[in-house]
Formats: sequence, structure tokens, C-alpha cells
Amino acid sequence: MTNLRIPVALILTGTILIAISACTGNRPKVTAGFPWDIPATQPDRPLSKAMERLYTDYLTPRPEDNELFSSFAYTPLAGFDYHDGDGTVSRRDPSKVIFENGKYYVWYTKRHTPVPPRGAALSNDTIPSTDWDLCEIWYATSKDGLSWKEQRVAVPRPPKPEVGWRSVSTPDILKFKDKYYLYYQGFVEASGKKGDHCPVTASYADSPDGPWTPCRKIVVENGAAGTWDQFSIHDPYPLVYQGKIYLYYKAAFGDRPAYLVANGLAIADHPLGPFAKHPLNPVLNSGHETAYFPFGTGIATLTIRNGNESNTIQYAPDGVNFGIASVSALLPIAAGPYVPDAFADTRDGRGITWGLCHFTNRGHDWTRDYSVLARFDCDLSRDLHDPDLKQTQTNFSPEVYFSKGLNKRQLDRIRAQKVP
Ligand code: AAL
Repeated sequence: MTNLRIPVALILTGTILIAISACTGNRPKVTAGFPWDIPATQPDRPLSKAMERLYTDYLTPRPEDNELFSSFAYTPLAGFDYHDGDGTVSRRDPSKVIFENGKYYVWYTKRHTPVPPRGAALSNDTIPSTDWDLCEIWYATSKDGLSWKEQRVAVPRPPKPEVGWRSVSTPDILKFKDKYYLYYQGFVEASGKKGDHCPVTASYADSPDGPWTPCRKIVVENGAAGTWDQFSIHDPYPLVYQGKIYLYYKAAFGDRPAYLVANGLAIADHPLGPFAKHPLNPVLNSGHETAYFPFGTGIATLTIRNGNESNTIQYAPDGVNFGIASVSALLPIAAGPYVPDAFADTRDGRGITWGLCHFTNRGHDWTRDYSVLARFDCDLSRDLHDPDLKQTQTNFSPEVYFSKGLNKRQLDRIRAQKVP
């Protein structure tokens, strides 16, 4: 009789090894700690969720090497007068910056009212309710992006009852087939009367210097009753992508103060629509005043304020399904980046290096509320590598921290605490 014991022993051993291997998921035995030299690609070893995420979620394990990570630098702008900060002149919510006729162009919300905003209850035909009430769309040009020359009004408030008669604000620019389109919020009541409620309308021109012709219709409609964007279609932001106009926008939904800010996407073949809202809207779960730009084959965005994913830079390979590409700090508020390939319908997006943003309540005095424009610089570009804009150990001066001090209620609570 053939000696069957050896094969039986082998089969038994093999079975046990297979069983062990199956229990440990065919994982190799961990022989040493995670390596000192950071592996450029995911190492073949058991990883914690955090270390696995380092390789699955981010372009590179180190943010300093990550083309979609940047820190930010800020510069005040020359050329804009704010009436000694008395709250009667405000500029905010800059558009993307474009380069035409040998200079840079930017459009923005301009308020020039006899008094500063007084809230909805006290507002009237000359008293603004908010910083963006009773506004027009103005534009400025620059040779260097630092010193600007305010030109003139691009889009005035149209006559009542046209969309935007109360205020036109928060513009963005599209160049499409050699024509120019300005998209902006069109208010038909003072912001704050019921809420910050408005749709989006547009004007068009053959030149960035105008003259601009209002299309005199709503271009991006408010959502159906009961839907997330039923009241506000804010911050219209057009790009040309996949051969169409991809217009991203923001809405805040839910009853304040328990509300959420998110972003949606509306797509059209023609700049004046019809725009079809994406069935997966909202496409960002955070982000008040976001800024988008082509990057590689997809779309990247600065997700700036509000929401679980504020202060992130995100990326969607299809322009729709965004994921966090990096986390940063002090992102530019209401960023209007200079996006050289914004309208190129590219699959090789190069990224951004600068743009304009705003600072609201510049005088830290709500009785003289006004906003100012500023410049930001960053390295979210595949054509630049500036280590000074890839800082994660950003040390802000203590004054930045102390500017966010305790309020009276918190101080009273602390002082009332019994010593344990
Ligand atoms: C901005 C933008 C929109 C809002 C208001 C003015 O930050 O989100 O434009 O309506 O605030």
C-alpha cells in the first residue's frame, strides 16, 4: 500500500495554510514597522484607514508634493476707493479674471448708496438691506493684477419689474464662441425680506468692455417647491467642459440657523440656456463661494466656507463627483481666480496661480458694513512649483488667533465655572 501519510500531511498542512491565509485575507505577514522612507505608492502591507487614505484619496502622500494642495498669500489692491470706509461704497464677489486686449479684466458687485446697509426692516428704495442690495455690476482692468483701474458700470439695475431691478450681484464671466456673457444674481426684492432669494440672469456683449445687453429672462431657475435650491441660486460660475457650459452655483437650504450650504451644477449647450440641472445635485456638500477650474481631465474646486468639507480643495474626474484632494487653511473668500483655460474645453487643465477675492465687513463695524477686493496667490498649477505656497506648517501671528477671541457669553460661562 502506497505510503499515504506524506501526501495526507502535505494536504493537511496546505489546508491549514490556506485557512490562515484566507483568515488574514492573503495578507503577507507584517515583518517590520511602516518604512522610514515614505513609499511613493501604497505599500503592500496592512494599513490603517488613515494611512490607506494617504494613498487612495490624495495625489501624493505629502501635501508639499501634491499639485492640488496650496497655502495662500494675500495682497491688498491699489486703485479702488472706498469712501474712507464709511460703508457707502462696497466691492465684493469678484468674477473669474480673464485676459483680453493685453490686460486683465474682473467684474464684481459694486454698491454705492447714500448710507450703509441697515437690514431688511429699515431698507427702502435708497437704504440697502444688505451689502449686496441696491447694487450694480462694475468692472476694472489691470496690467499686473495688483494695481487696478475701475472702468465703469457693466450691468446697471434694470427697470422694475425686470429680474434684477432691486439688485444685480455676484457676477461671473463666460467667453463662448467669441462672445462674452455675464451671469449674476437678479433680486426682485431686498435681500433679507424673506431670505437671500434670487434666480440667476445674464447679459451678453461682443467685447469685455461692453456694451452689455440684458437677456431679460431667468437663465438658471430656482428649484421646485420643497427642493434644496428652491429659493437661492447664488454664485453662478461657468466653465466650458465636455463641449458644454458647466455652470456651478451655490444654494443654502434648510431653515436657518440649521441650514447647509451646498453647490449644484446646471449644464447647457448655449450660454443663455436652457440649463438642465444635474440629477445628482448638490454636487458639493459644502462651500459658500467656491471657485472651480479645469485640472487634468477633470474639474477642481476651492471649497471655501461652510460645511463639513470647508477649507478643502476638491477634484472631480468627471466634473460632477467631487472628492477631497487636500485640506488647507485661510482659503480666499469668494475667490475669482485667473483661469487661463476656463473656456478652452480642455482635457489637460493646467490649474491656477492667482485671482481676486474679498473681505467683508472690512471696518469690523456692522454700522458701516462694506467689503473690499484683494488678491490671492497660490500654487494649484501643474506649471509652477513654489514651495513657499506649499506650506502646511503655516504659522500665523498670534494677532490672527487673538482676533477670534471669546465673546461675553463665553467669558461669563468661564468665570462662573466652579473650581473642580
Ligand atoms: C455672497 C454670495 C451671494 C450671496 C451674498 C451675495 O457671499 O454667496 O452674493 O447672495 O453673499
